[in-house]
Amino acid sequence: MKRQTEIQQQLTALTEVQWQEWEGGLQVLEINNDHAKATISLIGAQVLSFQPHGQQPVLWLSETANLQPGKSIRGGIPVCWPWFADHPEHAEFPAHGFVRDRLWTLDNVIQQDGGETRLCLSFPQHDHSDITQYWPDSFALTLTVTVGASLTLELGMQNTGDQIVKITTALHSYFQVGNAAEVFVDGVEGMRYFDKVTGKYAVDSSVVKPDQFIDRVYLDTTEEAVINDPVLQRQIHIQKSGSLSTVIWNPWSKRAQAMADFDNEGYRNMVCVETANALENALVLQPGETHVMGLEIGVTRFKVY
Ligand code: TA6
Repeated sequence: MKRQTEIQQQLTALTEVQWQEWEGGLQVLEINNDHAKATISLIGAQVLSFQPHGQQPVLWLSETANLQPGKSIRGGIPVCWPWFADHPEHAEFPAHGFVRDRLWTLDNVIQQDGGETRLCLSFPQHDHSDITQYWPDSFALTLTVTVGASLTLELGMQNTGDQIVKITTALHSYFQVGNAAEVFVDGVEGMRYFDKVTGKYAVDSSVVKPDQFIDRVYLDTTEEAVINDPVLQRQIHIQKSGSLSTVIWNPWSKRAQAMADFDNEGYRNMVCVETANALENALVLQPGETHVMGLEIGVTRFKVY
């Protein structure tokens, strides 16, 4: 890992990447290259925005998000690790693991020949000694983000301990849509899912319409999901690797209004389509074993015919 001074020197030399401090002291990297603009918070290594030039913003960020260091930020792409949703045995543990509201380290920034900007971040386990209460095992966790015409994320994890570990994880992507009530998501129709609304497993042969409270964990699927948005006249393509689960969530009005960091009307303009390994798709890593979960987000035009 490069010393921070070296990273600072690298950033100074790059016009495409600026280090900004947002309200409340949140440290954010702002990228603006030939292809797109993006922002990434060092808290949680969380991509907060992605906007290819000439396109509408692709990711949704709540207008009432907590942008204070140490809080999870409602929107963008939170990193959920080493468990997804509530901890299966310890309900008192933080939801979605313990890395999304903690400071990560920026290890490298590379401006690529094709104009893409690649950022390499890692979770400094030893800087957060209190996490042994949640996870005594030794691990290595990295996130590589490449900002280009599409956005790619690679979440790399290694069990560097001597015990077998079971991990559930998600890149919990919040997508911006023109009107959730008019959107449909295809790619998971016909796949078995756990419905967190009913608490039951089900299969739905139709495309998914997030026009009400929906919270589904699709299982054993490696398929690309596509958000079809007739209002913004675009498709958002969500391709993945190293992931067997796809989660689709919209809290809709009542639940959105119950969350202070979710603006009351925000549910109308978002849908979560998350790249995950959850429930029966949990990862079991042997000592020394690594796993990479990849995500590529791209946008194409979509006309309603
Ligand atoms: O991914 C869907 C979900 O697990 C929902 O059940 C809901 O809890 C959502 O994540 C948001 O969780 P958060 O802890 O960020 O409020």
